[in-house]
Amino acid sequence: PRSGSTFYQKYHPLEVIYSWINRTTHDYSSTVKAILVGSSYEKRPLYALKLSLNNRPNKKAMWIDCGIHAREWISPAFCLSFVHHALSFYNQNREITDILDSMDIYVLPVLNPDGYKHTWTKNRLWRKNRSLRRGTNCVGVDLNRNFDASWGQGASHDPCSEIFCGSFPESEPETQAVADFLRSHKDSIQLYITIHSYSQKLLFPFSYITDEPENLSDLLEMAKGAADNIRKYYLNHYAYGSGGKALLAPGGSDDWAYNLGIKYSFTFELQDRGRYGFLLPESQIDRACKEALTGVKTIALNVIEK
Ligand code: ING
Ligand code: ZN
Repeated sequence: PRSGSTFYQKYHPLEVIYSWINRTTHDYSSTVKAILVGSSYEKRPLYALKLSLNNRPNKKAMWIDCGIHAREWISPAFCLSFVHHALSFYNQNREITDILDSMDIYVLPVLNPDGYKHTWTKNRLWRKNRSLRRGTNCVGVDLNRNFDASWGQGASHDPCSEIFCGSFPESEPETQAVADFLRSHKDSIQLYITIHSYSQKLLFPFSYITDEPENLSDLLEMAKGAADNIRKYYLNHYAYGSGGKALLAPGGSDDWAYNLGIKYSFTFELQDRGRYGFLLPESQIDRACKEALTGVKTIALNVIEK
């Protein structure tokens, strides 16, 4: 077979991702369930996959979402390859085996399906969702400004802005679906990870203020461990720290999840550092996903040991 051309080394249109979700739940029906967590503004279903390898009581869990920003195509690609790795290498790779033995994993591959669809059909660099409102022709809300974490404080209230925060916290159905799911599962979910691109950063709270989170030393240690492993195994550089140290941004999902009580909460910004930016070539997908996988596993194993 030709190398560099497998399913997980390509970007896929939304319909193909939906059929991949369907196929995965059928092929691994004892391990994977698709949970309908809500629907998008344009009424597309939001499916989270639940990977669960055994039914221990009081089992902990982690959550990973991808594709909150439409143009960050490496992000859904990561969620697909992460699920593939977990299902293919359980009982072969020690790290993913240890993780799945002590945690269920929820994976939402495309948080913003309407926006993702738009980037394939109309505008490759679209970021927001596709909601409409009265009084303007401008479309969409930045879903990573729409969570109820210091919402609107210093954010853009201009519907034409790329970082428009919406008309109130959780005004968008995609935000509300994720927030409702996390609220109703917060007793089991210990780790929240959201996947973005680009800039190769591992961010943690807070992004809306410069204050340090109470468990800063744990978060720093975990992010450093992840960055060190990425450097060691993939010779690539990831910076890490509180988001707000670089640029204050309210309404982000990681800060909201942290304030909900999910104290291990991270935003990953995958490859690259700007050469291709959002237009990361398919030839880079494999490495970008592998190094991010190393980062996710490092952090998850750290959380299990806490
Ligand atoms: N970066 C994030 C953004 O939404 C971020 C950075 C992280 C903001 C956490 C707020 C909270 O702007 C990208 N690339 O989208
Ligand atoms: Zn983003």
